[in-house]
Amino acid sequence: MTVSLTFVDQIAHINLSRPKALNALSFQILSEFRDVLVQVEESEARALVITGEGDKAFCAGADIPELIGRPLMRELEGAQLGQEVFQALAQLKIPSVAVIHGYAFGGGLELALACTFRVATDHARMGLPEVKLGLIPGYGGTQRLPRLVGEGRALELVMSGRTVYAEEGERIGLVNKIDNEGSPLEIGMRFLQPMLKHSLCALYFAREAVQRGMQADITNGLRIERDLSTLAYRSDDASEGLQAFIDKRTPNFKDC
Ligand code: CO8
Repeated sequence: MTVSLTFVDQIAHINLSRPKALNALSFQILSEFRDVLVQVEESEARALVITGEGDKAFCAGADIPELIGRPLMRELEGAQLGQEVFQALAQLKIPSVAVIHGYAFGGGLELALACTFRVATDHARMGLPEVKLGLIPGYGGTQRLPRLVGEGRALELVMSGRTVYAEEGERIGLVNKIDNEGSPLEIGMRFLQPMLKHSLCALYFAREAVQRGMQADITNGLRIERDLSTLAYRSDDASEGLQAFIDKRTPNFKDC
């Protein structure tokens, strides 16, 4: 197996483990990733950390040798598999974070972009270098990057294929934070810690409101927010949270 799934203190941990190829995304890895996502979904996990094995790379992108000499349909299927798997990741109900402690190129950065959050270490080197191969990003990068950093920056990064270092990544909003303390798993867990005590429903509704709203005009965005905030308000967790405030105690959320 090149993709492992473990659980630590209510946090699921997916580790890409193909360090000799810098954790490149073979079709095998993508298929295994799809399978472990189903296990995460069926688990009691409240958050997900994704890391890459080894010192050098989070993930160096699609497996380049595998892309050579494929008949066209097969390549299209390749892009479809990557898109489907990363969309399933993006749609997980729990928050996810990619810890980028080395290279995150091409499909590797697209994997990180599909997470709710990204944390980088000083060693992070990120980019969408597909144009250098005569390709373009095919696992969601052309769609998720502009939503995160804006159209102008995304176009410049996609069309130059240049590398972004941690500091710039944080400045332009590609990564949420730089953290160098401890293992990638510890970094991911520390980032997620403040969210773990909240209602999973509230977290999910909040994320949906932001992300769906980003794809709508302001009028429809406000409607989305109104609908989701009403759902949150009607939840047992909202009753509990409001009552706990009045009682001056810590809320005991049941996740809806
Ligand atoms: N795929 C397969 N193997 C890889 C990949 C990769 N993407 N990247 C690195 N490796 C392998 C190398 O071949 C090498 O193997 P070996 O030791 O057997 O020769 C090993 O990993 C170590 O790599 P390097 O020796 O090159 O290590 P360096 O530290 O010198 O360089 C880099 C590291 C800069 C990350 C360099 O390896 C590199 O540029 N890799 C390619 C990065 C890249 O271009 N990624 C984008 C790939 S394309 C993509 O993701 C498109 C997705 C959409 C496809 C849609 C299809 C329809």
